[in-house]
Amino acid sequence: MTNFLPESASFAKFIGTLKGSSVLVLGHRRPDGDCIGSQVAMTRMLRTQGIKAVAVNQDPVPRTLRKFLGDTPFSEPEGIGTDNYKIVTVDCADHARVGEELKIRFPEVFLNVDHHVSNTQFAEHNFVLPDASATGEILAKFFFDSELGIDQITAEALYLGICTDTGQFCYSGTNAAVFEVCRRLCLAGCNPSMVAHELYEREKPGRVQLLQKFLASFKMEFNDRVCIGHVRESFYRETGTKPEDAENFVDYARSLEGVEIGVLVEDRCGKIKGSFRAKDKKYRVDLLAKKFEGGGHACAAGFNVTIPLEEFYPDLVEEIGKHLEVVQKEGF
Ligand SMILES: [Mn+2]
Repeated sequence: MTNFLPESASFAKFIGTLKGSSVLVLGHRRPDGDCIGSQVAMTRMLRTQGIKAVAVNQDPVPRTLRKFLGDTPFSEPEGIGTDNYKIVTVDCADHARVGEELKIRFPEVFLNVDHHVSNTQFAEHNFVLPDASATGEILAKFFFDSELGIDQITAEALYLGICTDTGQFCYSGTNAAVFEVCRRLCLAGCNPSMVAHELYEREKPGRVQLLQKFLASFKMEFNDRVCIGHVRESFYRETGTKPEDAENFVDYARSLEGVEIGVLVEDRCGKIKGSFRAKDKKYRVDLLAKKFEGGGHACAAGFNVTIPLEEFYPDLVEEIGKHLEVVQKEGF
């Protein structure tokens, strides 16, 4: 028997206690591949155990990810009944990530499965493994350890999570165990080229135009060690796109030679959503994001602030400068 995770046995116990309950599997706002993939896998796994489970998101499932739902029951918050639900969250670093409406409606979380180092352990049971590349990796390892059967939709959903959260197997969390898990997912019916096609070969022209505008906005700071790009609200109108279309744009800012931290700043109705991506863990961009009440991983983090872009930009540059000095002098 494979043993990927020492925690698998205790995790199986939490799942066992859900028997007979109605479960909602919640993901985070602006769901990404790992969020949706983990919701699909968790919901299907619970249902194979005879547990009544439905996946719920405050925001709609993005167009390019809909194919991965298969026949998994997904509901909008309005569609949920009044059962006494047990709540499971996946890929959420804190309770608020599920969205304010869902957080208020479901103040108690039974199980929290996640891989964010900043996870606040907000649930009754917390299954948080920050070394995992994706929540999908944690779930896949647990499923294999527990010898739970995995159907093709589950295998593809888990692979989707790992593929997107490792930046197509490029980020530092990509290791032998990740490939071993993916090998087993392929044996269970996952087709990597189909996943890649759905994710990366179905671009809308508007999104490419949005990307052009984002690339044109690049500003280099700190001797070209930091690249900051922005997306203004007007860009979406001009290109007929939505905020979900700017997903992963920040990777282009990081991709430049010599750049250590890439930054994406999105301006929406006077509110700013920021994303940081570092090439090396030593940059601890989760701590940088924390200065703006955000969080995330050592190499990938984000934040939200309510301030116009012009006013915010100097503060942003100043905080990045201070952060770089600390990294240089002491490290974290
Ligand atoms: Mn994730």
